[in-house]
Amino acid sequence: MKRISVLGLGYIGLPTAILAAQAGYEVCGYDIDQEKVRQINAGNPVIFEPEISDRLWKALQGGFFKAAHELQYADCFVIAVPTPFKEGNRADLTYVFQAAEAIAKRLMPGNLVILESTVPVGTTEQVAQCLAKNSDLILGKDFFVSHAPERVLPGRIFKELVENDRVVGGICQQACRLTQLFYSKFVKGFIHVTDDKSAEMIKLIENASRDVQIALANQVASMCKAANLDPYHVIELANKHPRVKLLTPTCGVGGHCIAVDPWFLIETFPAETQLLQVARAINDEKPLTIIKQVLERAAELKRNSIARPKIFVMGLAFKPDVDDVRQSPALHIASVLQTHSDDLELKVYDHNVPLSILQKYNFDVASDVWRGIAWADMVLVLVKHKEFSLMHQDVFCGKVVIDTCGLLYEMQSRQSRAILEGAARVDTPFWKTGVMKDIA
Ligand code: SAJ
Repeated sequence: MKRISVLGLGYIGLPTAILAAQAGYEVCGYDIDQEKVRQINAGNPVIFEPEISDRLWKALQGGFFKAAHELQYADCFVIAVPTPFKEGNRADLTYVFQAAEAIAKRLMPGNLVILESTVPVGTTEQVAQCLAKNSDLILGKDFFVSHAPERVLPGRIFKELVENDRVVGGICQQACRLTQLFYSKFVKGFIHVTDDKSAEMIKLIENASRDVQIALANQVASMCKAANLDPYHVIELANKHPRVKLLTPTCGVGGHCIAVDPWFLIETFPAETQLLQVARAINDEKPLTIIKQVLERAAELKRNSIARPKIFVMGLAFKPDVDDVRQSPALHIASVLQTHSDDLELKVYDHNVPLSILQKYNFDVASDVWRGIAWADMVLVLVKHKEFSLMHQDVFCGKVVIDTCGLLYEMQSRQSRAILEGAARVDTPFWKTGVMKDIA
């Protein structure tokens, strides 16, 4: 195997293509977006991910990688296109089958096709049939197909692509063997071999299990709110148990994986996914609860003679330390609050998200976080970017703070730890700072 074609130059396809090129393969990345192809060939990776610019540049310079708008012949094709969901929360596999049809036109005896995109159980087999139908080649004899789902965390993609264990599910043994061979050139983690349907199921339950665990964390937050307890404190201490690992309550579940993948299981197994369905409902409701809470607090401020309370939103990305706003609950919350301009004034801030994206939503964007806080009557903390965690809780003095992600708890614990270690000045205890903390 020498020549590799990677279809879809997004968050997974581009880093995979670059790594394969660095491992010595001749890689051609293919994308339907002509402008993206042009940018990538000019050295602009288009996406934000640590190390990517440097690695792309080196791969281009080394002559082992290029992007193209036309699919090239190859020994191995890797499909890494998006699988969003369409109306009725059903998987939209249009891009996957478009990719398969494009490959079929270039398919040659001996070729391997790897599907990396996350798909409902049974899709890899359908892709294989589509390739056979459109190419006149025989599956398992002339060409081989497998599913090898990606399982990397945005923000750590290059590290995880190399270090994580990988699951490879082939339609036949030769597909398993070739796929294992392909990844073994750049994956240091263990490559586990199975069949295609198990691989599809494994990927989906990984993300569904995370969704369920986040739902539990969000329910812990609701119970703690009712009991007037700090959920972040409660969870931190519960996690001191050697076999308990609760996740963190946030303003909701976003991104293109955790909030989407459980639906691929619910669609295929409606009767066997009750728990997944409840988890989805809990996590989807979280942003709505926060919007309600903010509007209630704003109405209170209004009663206390602030005509249009000023609300400052900190963080809009779908999770900490990324620039990505796809399915971002924070962005959704801010957009809905923006429609209540009769009752409140809104300013937002997120240093990770490009200004051009925020401007599309007509947000009033604060020039920096300090000015935003100083301007506000109420601060709504939606995403705990690491730079926010470095701030001192005193900045919120005199403000109503609705904390949806545990920022205040982290500031407070860091400061108390520092005091215990004798490293910091003695701080005002939290309850005397004048910060009116309100947990979502
Ligand atoms: N979230 C919480 N509480 C937490 C952790 C996350 O509310 O304790 C929220 C985040 O804020 C975010 C959402 O969940 O809105 C998803 O974030 P994430 O970090 O859990 O996951 P993703 O979407 O960035 O990546 C996931 C990963 N899957 C798992 O950890 C099981 C990643 O390994 C997968 O490769 C990726 O989905 C994917 O592409 O499927």
